[in-house]
Amino acid sequence: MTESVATQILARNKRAIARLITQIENKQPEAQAALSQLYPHTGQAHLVGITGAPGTGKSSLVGEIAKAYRRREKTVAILAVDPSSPFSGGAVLGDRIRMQDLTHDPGVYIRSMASRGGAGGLTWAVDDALKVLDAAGFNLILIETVGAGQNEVDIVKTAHTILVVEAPGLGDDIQAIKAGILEIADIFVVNKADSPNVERTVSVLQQMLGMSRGFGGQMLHHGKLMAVESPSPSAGARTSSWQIPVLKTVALQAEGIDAVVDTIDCHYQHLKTTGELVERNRTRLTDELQTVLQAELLRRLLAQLPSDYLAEMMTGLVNKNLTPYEAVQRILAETAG
Ligand SMILES: Nc1nc2c(ncn2[C@@H]2O[C@H](COP(=O)(O)OP(=O)(O)OP(=O)(O)O)[C@@H](O)[C@H]2O)c(=O)[nH]1
Ligand SMILES: [Mg+2]
Repeated sequence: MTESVATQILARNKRAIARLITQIENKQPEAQAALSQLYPHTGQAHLVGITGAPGTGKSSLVGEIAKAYRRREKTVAILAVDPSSPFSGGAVLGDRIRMQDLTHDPGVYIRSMASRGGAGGLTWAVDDALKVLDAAGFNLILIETVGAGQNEVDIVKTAHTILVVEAPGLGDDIQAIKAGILEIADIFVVNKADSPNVERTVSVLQQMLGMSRGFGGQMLHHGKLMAVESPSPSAGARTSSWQIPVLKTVALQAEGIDAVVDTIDCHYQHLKTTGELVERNRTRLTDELQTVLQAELLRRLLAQLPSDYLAEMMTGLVNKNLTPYEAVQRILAETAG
């Protein structure tokens, strides 16, 4: 008797995981059956998003963070969402990070997913891939995306803890504001702290955080985690807020990584004690439900239309014979009942 896909994934079989994620990317219907079985086993993983401008050292940092968690006996999955690459299956990430020592570790799984652009298609596939990795029992899932566009910001938003990676000398004043990245950061990491101007980058970030918080932005510095509040759930936890730390690392030398890992853990603890974790999960599920519902309604509606109908509507729009609103009314009338 062959084991079911779900059983193999619950046993953290990497080949079964890889196969199912590929089926998800290709929208193969059998993937949904496996996901239904896996769903009750999800909800245990800490989802950590890592984003930032191209070349800031995200992949290098992800590799070092993964190694640090392995030393702490946690299992780690890495999902690299590449907005430009047509490849998938780990090729992209493998090129960038020298992680040979990690790929053979049964407690680490590494996967790239290519961003295909297009209406919400990617977020959907990433959400499902995360469920597979979560059900497989990885303690942490690190999601790397380039903070380039709205799609990538959406992906990283699904994480519990969001790291925004900066590097000195990349146009310090504007990088963080790009694509709404400042608003989504839980932790800032200034990587390449071996380069000149690192202090300037740190202080620019701190100033921006200070301005956005409006309270002088009391910041945490490298390694000083004691200052992070972790209120007891009973003591008016709702009023507490997370102070966004700015940490420095040299990913190439594995410097500053333990402080990053401590801060990630600290943030997760903060989310749990304040009840924010439950809230973030709820928001995620609400978004996901809406995305899936929209896609499914659209699919059903389009399937009901005569084959040339949409093309005719398009001709009408292009020739200014009808407005998009009128076209929608006609489509709905055509498919009604
Ligand atoms: N000097 C220095 N270079 C670093 C450091 N970390 C990474 N690099 C180098 O920066 C370059 C980019 O590193 P990656 O880890 O690929 O950066 P990334 O942000 O993942 O890049 P993309 O995925 O292309 O956006 C590589 O040449 C790294 O070797 C660091 O701490 N100091
Ligand atoms: Mg990278």
